[in-house]
Amino acid sequence: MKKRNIIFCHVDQLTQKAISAYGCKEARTPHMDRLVAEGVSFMDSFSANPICCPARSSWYTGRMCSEHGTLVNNQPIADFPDLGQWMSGRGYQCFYAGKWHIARNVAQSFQILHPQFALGEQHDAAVARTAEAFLENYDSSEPFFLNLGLLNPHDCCYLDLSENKEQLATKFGAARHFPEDIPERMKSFDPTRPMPKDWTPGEVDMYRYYYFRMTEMVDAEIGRIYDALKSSRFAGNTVFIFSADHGEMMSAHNLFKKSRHYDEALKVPLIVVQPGAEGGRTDTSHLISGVDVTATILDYAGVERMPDMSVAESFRPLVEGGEVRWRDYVPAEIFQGGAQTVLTDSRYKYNKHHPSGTLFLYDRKEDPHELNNIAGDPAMRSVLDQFEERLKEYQSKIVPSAAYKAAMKKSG
Ligand SMILES: [Ca+2]
Repeated sequence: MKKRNIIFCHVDQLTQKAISAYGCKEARTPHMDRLVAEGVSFMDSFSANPICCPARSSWYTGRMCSEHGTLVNNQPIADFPDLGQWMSGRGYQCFYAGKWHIARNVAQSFQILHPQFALGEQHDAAVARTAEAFLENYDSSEPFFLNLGLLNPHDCCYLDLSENKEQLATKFGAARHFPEDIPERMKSFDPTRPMPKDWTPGEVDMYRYYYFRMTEMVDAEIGRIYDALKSSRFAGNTVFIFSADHGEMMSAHNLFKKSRHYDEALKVPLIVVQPGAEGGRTDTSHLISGVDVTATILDYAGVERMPDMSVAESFRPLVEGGEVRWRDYVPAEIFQGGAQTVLTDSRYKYNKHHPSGTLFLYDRKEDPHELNNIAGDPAMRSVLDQFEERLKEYQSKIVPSAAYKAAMKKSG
């Protein structure tokens, strides 16, 4: 069989809860909904670390952040191969357009079709049109691995209404003219409690209003890319993988942006459209990590794994409807306010902070909005003991980077 082409299309800061096919009432996302209808959605899909550089470095190296060494944004990455370098030497033409945000020159890893620049509203349309042109014109006999980094809805990060009051009177103030479109408040948002930067509840509403509009903007570009694939000669032999580096708090727990262990920031969309595989399926039973994307891309490419991918597993068999033995907990890491290791199983989410030892435990079934930390409940003792064992197992499995060892030493 001819080797498959692979497209990895990613967006920035998109929470699962902003996709209409998954129940979001505030955003209309017909193009992502089409991916949901034609592909397999993994609903228990977790960012390796819910912030840009670390999560993206995990996608492209297949290693956890403690292993590749980019613990926070813009921290150097250890000298491991990435997917572009690895697959370029193994029969694939590897291309990149758009946002990269890994502390390595992307031109050393991929053939560049379009650079990253500016904001999503200027950039994403250019990336989508680049993808259209590529799919129209690619004529090599070798298979391609095409990476498309869209920016939105990330640019809600620049919507800081408190520091930039004139925004209220100009572009973003437009939200006030559409009161019927102001989103309902989230269950874990308490307007009587203070907000970061003293935002008013009305400013919170506007932030969320614009977050959903930015989601719709990027949805249109996803549609342009996917339409271009479906109408191209590569449609029957190209796997399309869609995800986001991390989510967005959207005012849940009175928080914004990312780097949090809550589902809004930690869980990401992950949809795979594989020609010949049954679409329209939603997988709610397998725990997936961002590093699994790496293993899956290599599996589809028929290319050997990179060294020391200690956690990553290919979810291709799950897309194809097979029965496979799968992990019973999934790790994620956060390096903000100490080193946090977040372990999630089908029932509970656990987070232990280092060096403070502060514990969080949520019952995912009984408390889906993560309102009650039950780590102090004596009835949870055996659950905590099991997670403590898993934490030891995880820490013995990873290959720690110098940066991680230094961070643990410093904080320990
Ligand atoms: Ca990001």
